Amino acid sequence: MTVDLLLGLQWGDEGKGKIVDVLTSQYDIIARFQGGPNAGHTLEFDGIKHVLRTIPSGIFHQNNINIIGNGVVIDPVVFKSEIDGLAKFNLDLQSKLIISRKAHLILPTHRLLDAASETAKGKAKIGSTLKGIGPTYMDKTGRNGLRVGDIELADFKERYRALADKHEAMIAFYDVNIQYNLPELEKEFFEAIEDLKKLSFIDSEEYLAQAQKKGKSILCEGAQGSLLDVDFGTYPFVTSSNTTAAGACTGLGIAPNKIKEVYGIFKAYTTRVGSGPFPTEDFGAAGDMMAKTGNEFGSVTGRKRRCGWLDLVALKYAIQINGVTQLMMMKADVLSGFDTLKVCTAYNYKGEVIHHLPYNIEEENVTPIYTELRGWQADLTGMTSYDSLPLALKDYIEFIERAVGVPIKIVSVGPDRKQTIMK
Ligand code: 2SA
Ligand code: MG
Repeated sequence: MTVDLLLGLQWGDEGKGKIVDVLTSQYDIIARFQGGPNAGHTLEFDGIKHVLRTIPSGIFHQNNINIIGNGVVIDPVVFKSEIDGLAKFNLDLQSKLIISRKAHLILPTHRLLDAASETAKGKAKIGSTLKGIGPTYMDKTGRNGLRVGDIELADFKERYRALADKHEAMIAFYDVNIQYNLPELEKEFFEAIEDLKKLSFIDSEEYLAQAQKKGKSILCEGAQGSLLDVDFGTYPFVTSSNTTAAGACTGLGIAPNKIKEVYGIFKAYTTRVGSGPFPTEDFGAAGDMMAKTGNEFGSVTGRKRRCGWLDLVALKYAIQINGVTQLMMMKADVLSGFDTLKVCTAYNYKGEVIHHLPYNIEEENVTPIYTELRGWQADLTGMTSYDSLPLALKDYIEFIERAVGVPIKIVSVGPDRKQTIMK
């Protein structure tokens, strides 16, 4: 019996989908524990590229059960399109995919509220993916939400109406110009609910407890990244869930002492999509090169991602919060071609050198202090063993390991499953 956990350590888009996909054959169950359709986990194999939103990344493997846990928020409409998109793969979703009754539902009005809230914020907007994530979690903690299990209740439609009416009043309160046709959105919503009903709903905490008793192995799959955590991220420019290790306990009902390995995924550089502080952001040629070579565009919103150097202060912080035991470095291939690489090892904060993330890391307060390392020129995308990697890359890896005190076990050199080097 094993419960391991896989998380992103930066601002999302670290390549979690690919690594879960690489690791899935070692696990019986893959379980998502937070977030919702704001996630976009990209998997590439056999020349196929597929983006998953709410469905766990083990769905393409033969023998896995995939669980959507209570901590996840589900938009039935997005979910239906995700299911429809999987039709061509002939997967037996009825037996491979199960959903917690306690997962909260994203209503069409949650999406509208997200848009109204962002519009009202103007320049101070969070840069939300506008999938209704914030308003849905607000209803959850405000104890007003609708859950998957409520779909099975006789008065589901009345409950829906009461909440949607309240949301409409709130949208009016924002006093912004949001155009929408609610009856149309509701028609789509209730049709999608019928599709959702075809899948199995479970009490996932009980299911997972029984699975552990039977000796099944479980991989908990995080979404977004640690710096987007509602408690520990760069608040308020964060998402509305706990993206850190504790989120797996609350989002699945798994006890903390059951978790063994904590896999931390990070990119060899840093990206961020949406607003908020990003001390090592590079506005020059280096950032452009990372964006271009790394194809840094959001898989959900298509937005261009901001790019910059690796930030070891932030990485160390994320490793500490999550108790990371093994690191996986993604997109090393994107850094080929630089003469020198910069790595942030400390911050200048109000005239002082600090090695931790301060309460307020707005750009004007924090200047990164860089160490420069030698770059490499070789194309890594065809390399298959650690030994064959350029010396300068090995130095880069060892520099990071020494700084953070956790080993890097996997180096990814391309999007395909096969482009994964085990160390
Ligand atoms: P939201 O939609 O309310 O959760 O947005 C709040 C902030 O969180 C950011 N955010 C993300 N940033 C990067 N990746 C995200 N999800 C996908 C992933 C990426 C994609 O997990 O790979 O496809 O773009 C994600 N989700 C939310 C968002 O930009 C706001 O700054
Ligand atoms: Mg992504």
